[in-house]
Amino acid sequence: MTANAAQLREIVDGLSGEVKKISPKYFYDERGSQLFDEITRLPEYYLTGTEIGIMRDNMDEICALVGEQASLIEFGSGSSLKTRLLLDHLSELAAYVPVDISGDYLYACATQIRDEYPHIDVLPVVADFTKHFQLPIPTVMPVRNIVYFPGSTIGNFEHDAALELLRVMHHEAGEDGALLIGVDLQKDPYLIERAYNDSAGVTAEFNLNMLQHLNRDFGANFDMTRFTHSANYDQDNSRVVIELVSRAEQTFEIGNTEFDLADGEAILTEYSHKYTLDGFASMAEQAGFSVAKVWTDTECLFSVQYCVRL
Ligand code: SAH
Ligand code: AVI
Repeated sequence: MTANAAQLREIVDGLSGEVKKISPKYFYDERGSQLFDEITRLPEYYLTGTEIGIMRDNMDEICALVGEQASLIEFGSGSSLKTRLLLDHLSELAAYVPVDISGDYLYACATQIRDEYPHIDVLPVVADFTKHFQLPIPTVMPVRNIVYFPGSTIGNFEHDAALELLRVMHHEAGEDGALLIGVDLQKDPYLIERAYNDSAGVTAEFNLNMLQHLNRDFGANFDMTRFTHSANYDQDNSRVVIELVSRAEQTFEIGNTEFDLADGEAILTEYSHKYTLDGFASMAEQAGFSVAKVWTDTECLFSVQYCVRL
């Protein structure tokens, strides 16, 4: 099966269950990546600003832990915004390996980084990191691998999938390696819901853009005007539930398979889990990591965590 055929199968399977769902990785065509970048600048989206603040406040300590001549392997690099902070402060790096599913966007960002940091070996990898993929070998042999996973993208995976991903990172970190990860924390549900229902409507556009992506790349025939963005915090499961809700009874088609939607029926597009420090530590431990250091902001909205192999 070609990559596209496998993805189409995955999308059709997701829509065929009792709850219709599409993986959040399909948010990220080029437009989706641009919209996510806009989200990170929204006043309501506390995650990015808070994580950057934590990184800035603790940069010396973070750099000391990363050490010299490491290979920095970033999962879901997007615009590499926070990575630039690391690249600015790490004195020597063997390589920077950004991994992302959004190919055109990744290559454009990697080119920019190469221009800004000509001394760094930038080796972009277009891949779905939930499937097997190959990492490139840097020109200079790295002393160790640091897997970098900022933004709390881990929260977009359900427990078992998150655990599996952490295990992949454990493997990629290798014996002397470590994981530097951004983890969003549980807090006032009002603040969380606001972050996913911004007043400018960018998150709504980001959510709806998934349908356009599927129309263009997978031959679907969604009518975007017949869906509404919805994001609610499910306190029992400590996660935001992001959906596209049908505004009418309708039928759509993808991959020659027809699906019916009732008026008000939802397609689940994303979960965004929020953690306690203990909850994340125990999940990390199950994946073979020990949390060696946690940095948070003064309000404990977000955390950056340095995890070593057990
Ligand atoms: N790290 C950035 C971007 C986070 S957005 C930040 O902290 O701001 C999530 C990123 O992960 C996007 O760039 C998206 O394209 C990428 N992504 C999501 N699912 C992916 C998958 N399965 N494989 C590879 N990349 C993925
Ligand atoms: C990438 N990820 C961590 C974002 C989040 O906050 O869960 C994706 C997002 N979805 C809507 N807004 C942002």
